[in-house]
Amino acid sequence: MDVAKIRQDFPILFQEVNDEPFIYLDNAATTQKPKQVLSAIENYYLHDNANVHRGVHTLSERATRQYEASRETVRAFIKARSTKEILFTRGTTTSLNWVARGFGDIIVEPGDEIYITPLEHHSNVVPWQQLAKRKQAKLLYLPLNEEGSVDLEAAKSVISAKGKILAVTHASNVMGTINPIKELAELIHAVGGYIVVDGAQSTPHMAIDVQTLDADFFAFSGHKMSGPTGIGVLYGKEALLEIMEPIEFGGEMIDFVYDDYSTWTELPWKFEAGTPNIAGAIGLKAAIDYLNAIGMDAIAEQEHRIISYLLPKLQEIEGITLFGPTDPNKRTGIITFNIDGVHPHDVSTGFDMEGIAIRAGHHCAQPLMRYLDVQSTARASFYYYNTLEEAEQFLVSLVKIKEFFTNGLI
Ligand code: C6P
Repeated sequence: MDVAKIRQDFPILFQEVNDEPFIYLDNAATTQKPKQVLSAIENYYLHDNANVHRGVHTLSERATRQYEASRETVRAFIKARSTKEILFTRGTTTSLNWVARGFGDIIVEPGDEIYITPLEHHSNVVPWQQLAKRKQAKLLYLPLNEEGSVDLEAAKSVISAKGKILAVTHASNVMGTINPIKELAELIHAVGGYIVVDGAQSTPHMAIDVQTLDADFFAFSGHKMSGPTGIGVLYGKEALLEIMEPIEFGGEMIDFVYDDYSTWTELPWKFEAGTPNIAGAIGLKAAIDYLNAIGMDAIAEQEHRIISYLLPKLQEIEGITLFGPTDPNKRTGIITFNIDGVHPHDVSTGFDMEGIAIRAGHHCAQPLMRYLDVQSTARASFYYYNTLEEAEQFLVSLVKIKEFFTNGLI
């Protein structure tokens, strides 16, 4: 993979921040968009803008064709059986809320158990807390192993015949750890429950096959995979989406509207009320086409190369606490760390002064911060357009920032 050539598609990377060459290492928060994605959106607005599924005029047909072509591209990308299983949403958060409301409300009863893990992003915690509250169900946490992924043996002793839903992240947005989804699916299926997978941090970085994973539901966001903000996906097995209730009501999703009740149209449109994010879906298609042209395996390899280079070097620096597994094969391109005695926000400001964007805070994962016994952490997250030279500069700046805050030198 020719990273230098790929970077030419990202003009945003070629600028100075605080008089230093800009290095973007906040890819877990959102990724940069290549020119191809921006032109797909611009072309749509310049030449084809019209509403979908409504008009029979030429532009409406063009817009509808492109919107539905995106659905097919998403289907193929995650290897779903049918486009009926692909729902466009605003992002992972909306997708998970839809499942908790539209499916959870139907299948969970008082006394039932819902399982999550300490790794979850708030988007995969709060909807289940709310569901448990509505239904007087129990919310239980599956324990983690030493490496920070779900401990399968311990999970077996928690999951019971009352288990209805297991909601788990595929890859942690804090530690980059990857969870054994297929094995967890087997465990919850064995007791007649369902697995909901938060794929926000895995889909951008590795090849996904929802059928092999045997995920019942799988959620992800376009903006974390070189696509635009405001568009995401909820995959659900067709039979489950048939019984799931829509959460939003209005135009597009109805079949007939009588005076006092209505009926819903067929999948997938019964969930997509109102004018959808047409440009977003078109941008997402362009992003997936772009990722496919590079190849998901090549993308995973490039991140692996960077992490494999950094992890041993980081362990050699005194006064740095690293979170997550030290084996690069067990994580994505996320490095979460603290400089002992220095607040992560100061660390992040120090990096910004060096022209490097990283993230600091609780990363919308407060239960995990408590589990790790920290208030917050610093996080550098890499993507395919990052280079080994940038990784090296990250190390140089890290040592400089550590020296400054601990010895007052810079
Ligand atoms: N994590 C981060 O910096 P939305 O905002 O809906 O696109 O994605 C929410 C979400 C859900 N699950 C996981 C595992 C995530 O990482 C995120 C978003 C960003 O880590 C923003 S807090």
